[in-house]
Amino acid sequence: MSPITTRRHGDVLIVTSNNPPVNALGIAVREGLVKAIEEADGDDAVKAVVIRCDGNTFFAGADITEFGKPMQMPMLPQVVDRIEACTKPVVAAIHGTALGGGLEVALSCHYRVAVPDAKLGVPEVKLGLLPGAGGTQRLPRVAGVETALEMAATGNPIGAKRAAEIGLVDRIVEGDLEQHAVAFAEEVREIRPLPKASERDDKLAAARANPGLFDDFRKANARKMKGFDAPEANIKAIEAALSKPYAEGVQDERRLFMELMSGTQARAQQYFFFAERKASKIEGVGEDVRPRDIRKVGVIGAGTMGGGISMNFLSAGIPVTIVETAQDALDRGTALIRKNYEATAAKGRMTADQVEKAMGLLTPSLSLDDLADCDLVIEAVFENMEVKKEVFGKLDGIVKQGAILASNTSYLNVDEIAASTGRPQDVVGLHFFSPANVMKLLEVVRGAKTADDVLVTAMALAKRIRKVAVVAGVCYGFIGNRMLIPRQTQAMNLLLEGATPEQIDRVHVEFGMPMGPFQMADLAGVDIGWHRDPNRIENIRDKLCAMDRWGQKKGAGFYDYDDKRRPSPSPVVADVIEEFRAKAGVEKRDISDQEIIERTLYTMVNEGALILEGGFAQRASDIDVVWVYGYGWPVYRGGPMFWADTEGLPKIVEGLKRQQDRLGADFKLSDLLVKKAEAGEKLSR
Ligand code: T1G
Repeated sequence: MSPITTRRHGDVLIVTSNNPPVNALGIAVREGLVKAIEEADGDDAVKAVVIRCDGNTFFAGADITEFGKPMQMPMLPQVVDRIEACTKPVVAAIHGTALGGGLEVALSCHYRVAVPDAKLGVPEVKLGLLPGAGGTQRLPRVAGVETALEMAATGNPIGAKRAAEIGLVDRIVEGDLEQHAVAFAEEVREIRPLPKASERDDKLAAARANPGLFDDFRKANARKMKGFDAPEANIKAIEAALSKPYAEGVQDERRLFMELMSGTQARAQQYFFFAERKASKIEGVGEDVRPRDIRKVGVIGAGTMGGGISMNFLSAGIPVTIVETAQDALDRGTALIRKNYEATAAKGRMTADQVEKAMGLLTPSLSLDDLADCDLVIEAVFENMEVKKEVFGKLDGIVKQGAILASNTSYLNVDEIAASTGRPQDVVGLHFFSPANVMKLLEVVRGAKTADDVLVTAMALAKRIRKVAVVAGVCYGFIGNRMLIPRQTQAMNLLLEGATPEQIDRVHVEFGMPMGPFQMADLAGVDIGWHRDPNRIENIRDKLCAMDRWGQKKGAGFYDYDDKRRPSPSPVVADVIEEFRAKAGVEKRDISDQEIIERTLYTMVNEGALILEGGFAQRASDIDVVWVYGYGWPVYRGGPMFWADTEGLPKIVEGLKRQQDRLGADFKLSDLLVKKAEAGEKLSR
């Protein structure tokens, strides 16, 4: 049964797609669309056509699951050209998200009507691609070059209202979309060919008057586009729409599309699209397990983390009671929340009313007793096991039965924390990443006794507060921070052996990370996890902390900082490194960039494989989701596990073996990694 059906309404042929969940333009849909247009052309009684979709959305793009498989005709470019060639006017009836190939289908229709909350976009760039079915040539001609450039190179959709303002949508309709689309089709009565010879088209002329348009866009978006291939290809394709007639421009589009499609970046970003969605699935928990109702949240600790965590719930309209031990700390915490909201409002991303609404949901308190009726309580107190166990012991006696008790611990044993209560089944780890109101990643740490419905609740709540959640097992540092340990250990050892903080950070930034290990330490705080005893100096980090070099917040860390927090290599740090090198009796030597990759990134991959071996992550792609969303791993490399497969597991195993002596006695080569390398298998698939 084809997902495409047709039926007549008067002299209008209504073509309907029913291909859940998102009406992806798979082969059956493509075949059905062509057949429907031929039916319209072949029937004199048909005077116009409406193309619409059942379900939540108009076509949301090509079927990504078909990528990498043998092409099946008709491909989407042929389908859209066939729609455009229809001798009867074709009207697209848009609801939900007309994305990618979906918008390209709508662009090949002669007219477009949409409901007010519809979104239209070409997010192919987020998949490492560009609109490959004429979109880069039609969109500039319909919506104007500037908007087309912004939409294609960033992948961000626009709303129906703006689409109507720029002529991408002909009419916004309220109520019954099909009915209005048919009425529109009965009005228009003739096709509206898209102007193809670029010199004739006024939408392009405006851009021609602004020769700096493309280079200005490149400059304005250089940082966001750094390292990615697809944005530049999208820009080139849109430039072709301006400088060439349609027939030539579409050839450029095809060539650029095929180049991207065959590249590693596109495969990485398409892999990641599914990895992110897979992360929300919990192995071994049935679909019948329902989440608990979370109507009121308690947060203990009004520091940076407690405040950031609270904001996630307040922004989602969930009331929060935030508890501190002292009034000044409580006041500082609530003031910081307001300040963060006001900063967001100043950037136009929130209205003043929304700020007041969010703040109105916040109840400051000095007493844990005020958390008694919370459905979820999250502890964000000092990262010390004894302190956490004491807090959970108290919560156990205060908070109502059935509430979920969560720890925001970054490393500590959630089972041990759970054991300090009489309800370990209600205890879970909710590890937010700093800044908690910004970073999308949430590690949901599943204790040995955590109940299935608590897990399901945590995953559902993550969606509600717009986080990407990954289930982690109980081990030191869970997934992300555990993989940071070998990276930091090797980075510190490399300093003793002759590398500099600048060199190691440069290698990581050139790889595509937003910053290297030492830049990250200075940003987060060199003193994080420090024992705070200035007289106990066992390593370079202890020494820097004892010298009050705690990072950017102190104007000095592994780097020196000027009053604008601009970093520069520090002679003081160089001396400290030299001092510890001498103490350790280590011979200084030249360190290659490749060795830095092997010592820091290969060891991270190995740790990821050990995590998989130990069952502390459900799947390799979850580890990639953690690193992309938690630490800014470049998505065009897919994540550490995907990258390991593209680097080649045998090459990684060989590199680790070559470095074995320098990796130290504690280093354990993952059996899983070795086995997969020997078997020619992949870690991430
Ligand atoms: N192809 C195949 N499956 C898709 C899909 C797609 N395009 N989009 C979503 N899915 C699956 C998804 O994996 C999940 O599956 C389910 O649908 C629900 O998705 C030639 C080449 C539309 C905004 O990039 O942005 O067109 O996990 O959880 O939150 O120029 O899906 O249930 O098994 O995301 O409501 C361009 C991608 C393709 C749009 C809905 N289009 N999709 O969000 O649901 S390339 C896109 C989305 C292209 C042409 C080029 C979102 C959504 P499962 P979901 P959602």
